Parts: sequence; C-alpha cells; structure tokens
Amino acid sequence: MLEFKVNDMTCGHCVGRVTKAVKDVDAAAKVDINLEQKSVRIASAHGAEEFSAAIAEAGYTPLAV
Ligand SMILES: [Cu+2]
Repeated sequence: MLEFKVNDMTCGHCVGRVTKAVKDVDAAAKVDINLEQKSVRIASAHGAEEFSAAIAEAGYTPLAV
C-alpha cells in the first residue's frame, strides 16, 4: 500500500483529477482518497515514484507519508 498526503486537494473535482492521474499510471490500481485527511492510498504493483510524478503532473503536490 502506497500513501501520499496531497494538501492542495480541496474538493471532489480534485479527487477526480488525482484518481484519474493514478489510473493513468495503472488502470488496475485501487485508489482510496480521504478528502478530509487529504490522504491518497493506492494499491498497485507500480512504484511510488510513478504515482508521485503523475499526481504532480496533474497539478497537485504529493507528499510522502
Ligand atoms: Cu478541487
């Protein structure tokens, strides 16, 4: 399980964009986002750096937890 904190994720639109960024890396990834806690949990065989880069490219700031 990978986890990031994305503090600039503020609404459902952001959740959608982050989810899409994760799915673009791995369509089979399981994504669990808690907007209140700004947490993004990802179950995937892909590495954390790939997701971190994709979330950053979507315009957000993923922090390692
Ligand atoms: Cu938003």
